Amino acid sequence: MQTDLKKNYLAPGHNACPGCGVAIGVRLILRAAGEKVVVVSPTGCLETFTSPYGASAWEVPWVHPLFENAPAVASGIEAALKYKGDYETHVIVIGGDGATFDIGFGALSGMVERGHDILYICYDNEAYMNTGIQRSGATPYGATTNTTPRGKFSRGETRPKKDLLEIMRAHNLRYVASATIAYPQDLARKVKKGLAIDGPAYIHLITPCNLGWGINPEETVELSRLIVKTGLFPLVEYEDGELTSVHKLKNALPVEEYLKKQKRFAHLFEEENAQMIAEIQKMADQNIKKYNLAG
Ligand SMILES: Cc1ncc(C[n+]2csc(CCOP(=O)(O)OP(=O)(O)O)c2C)c(N)n1
Ligand SMILES: [Mg+2]
Repeated sequence: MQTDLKKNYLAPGHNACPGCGVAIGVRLILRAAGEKVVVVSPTGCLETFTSPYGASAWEVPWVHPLFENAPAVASGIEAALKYKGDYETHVIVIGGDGATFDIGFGALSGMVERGHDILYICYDNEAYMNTGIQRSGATPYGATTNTTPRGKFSRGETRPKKDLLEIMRAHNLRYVASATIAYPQDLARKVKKGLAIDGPAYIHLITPCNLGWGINPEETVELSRLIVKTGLFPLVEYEDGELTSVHKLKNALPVEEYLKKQKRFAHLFEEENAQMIAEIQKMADQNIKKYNLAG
């Protein structure tokens, strides 16, 4: 599978916000995957901004099912392709964190457990963005959303983010990886690998949201790099259960470098919330230790 850098399977003119991490990510995914694909996306920003009534930005076959059932619909498409003798066309699900971590999780678990040959990519902007920034199971500790506000009695999200990578690993699938748009070649390589293996594969992609995170459009890629460089989101790859690649950090940056650029974390820099930053640093340090990122 050769990447044709001139190809663009996500046509310009869609309705994504300027600097949208999802739009950048999906363009990179589609370019790496090539034309022989069927893409399935559940309800969310991606579906909404690429398919305003009467138009479509998709230059490859694309299906929008319900919020909760994209993996089930993709399973049917994969089975139908096989029935027709088509073993060449790949099925890819690209779903948001709300669809993946929460509302479509049962369908995803079933899809993987049944062994469908599908690449599932979660684009994670860490909240339900399309409906106005409500928290999801992917919202990180301390982050403000409209349902975890900051104020007198609330200091943002109180629970740590669900560790979906580990949950997917526990399904014993042959390929599990994490990626961000700040490392596009790494992302393209992982997409190709996920497609090449026989059976289900899962890629977790961080995609900053300017509105929800409170960042400027030109900061999307920088934030996607900082989350890696602080150790908060390690870039890793598991093949057949073995950890086969880790993006090492020579000198991990303190988490403040990442947090201070985002309005959703602004309250953490008030004196009485200093302990919350220490908690977040602990999470990054645990990742650095777990994956030996500094070694
Ligand atoms: C069953 C159901 N519940 C709720 C909704 C409303 N809804 C539409 S999109 C969305 C948020 C999607 O969040 P996520 O999957 O994280 O994608 P994002 O919008 O962040 O890209 C919600 C709650 C719906 N369409 N269907
Ligand atoms: Mg989301």
